[in-house]
Amino acid sequence: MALSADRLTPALGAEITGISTETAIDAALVDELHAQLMEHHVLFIRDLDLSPTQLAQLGAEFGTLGARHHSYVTHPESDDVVILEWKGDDLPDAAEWHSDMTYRETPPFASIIKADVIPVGGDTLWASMFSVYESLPNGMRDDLAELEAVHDMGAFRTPAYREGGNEGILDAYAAAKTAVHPMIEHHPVTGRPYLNVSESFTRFIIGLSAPESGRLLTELFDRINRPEHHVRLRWKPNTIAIWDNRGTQHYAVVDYLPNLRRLLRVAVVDDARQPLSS
Ligand SMILES: O=C(O)CCC(=O)C(=O)O
Repeated sequence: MALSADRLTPALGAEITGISTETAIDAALVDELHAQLMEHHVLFIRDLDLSPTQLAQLGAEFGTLGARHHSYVTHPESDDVVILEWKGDDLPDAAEWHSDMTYRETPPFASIIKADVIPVGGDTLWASMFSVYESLPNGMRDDLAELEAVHDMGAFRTPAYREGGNEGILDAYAAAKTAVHPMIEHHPVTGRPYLNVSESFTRFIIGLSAPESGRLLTELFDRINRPEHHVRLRWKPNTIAIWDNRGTQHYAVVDYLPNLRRLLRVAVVDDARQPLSS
């Protein structure tokens, strides 16, 4: 199979060509996609009209599917596919920089989205957290390498509270859980270091006072906002995006309401091609 990758920005992202709806979704295809993903961190494929079942099949070739989300509905054709749909005056929850589900001990390795209904607007941006790390002064990198931070479910508190009050929040916490992660992580396949804090889910740096923790996190979040670290996708129906959740964050722009925007997503928990020793 001959896939081609057109790199989109120095930080990350490539548009992949050489796949069509006739291409078999098998291990050989995903070996190649995985190699491209390790190099570019997020891949975009245009005009690939996968059914929900095929989307789940593509995800399952990357690794174990799962990490079903505590607050999204699944597609009637496949339990592994969640529907991300906003319209009217719903407030989308993805217009914040985040890496998926880092409030779990083991966040998913990758996510795959297929665009279904796309209004004008509703682009998604990805940031390379490798690039953000490399932009930090040396002394700061060394200091952060010693620190860990608490991640929790952030703004998912709002639907939990509206549905069940304080008990609702406690139940949602019990389902979503919280986790402590190093602020600097190393990619398990490439070994490349990246900054592992996000505006959505990183709440507190262990060992610092609340004001110190807040100031340092705010400074780091500001760095993630710099466009030099980004790539931006203009979706069309049947665009597929595949991203490595380790070392990237994403932000879905909310400029399209009240129009409908609908995407289908699978989350891959573990990386079948990652060396078992890592
Ligand atoms: O709506 C999007 O473009 C991205 C959704 C998102 O943030 C996610 O799947 O984690």
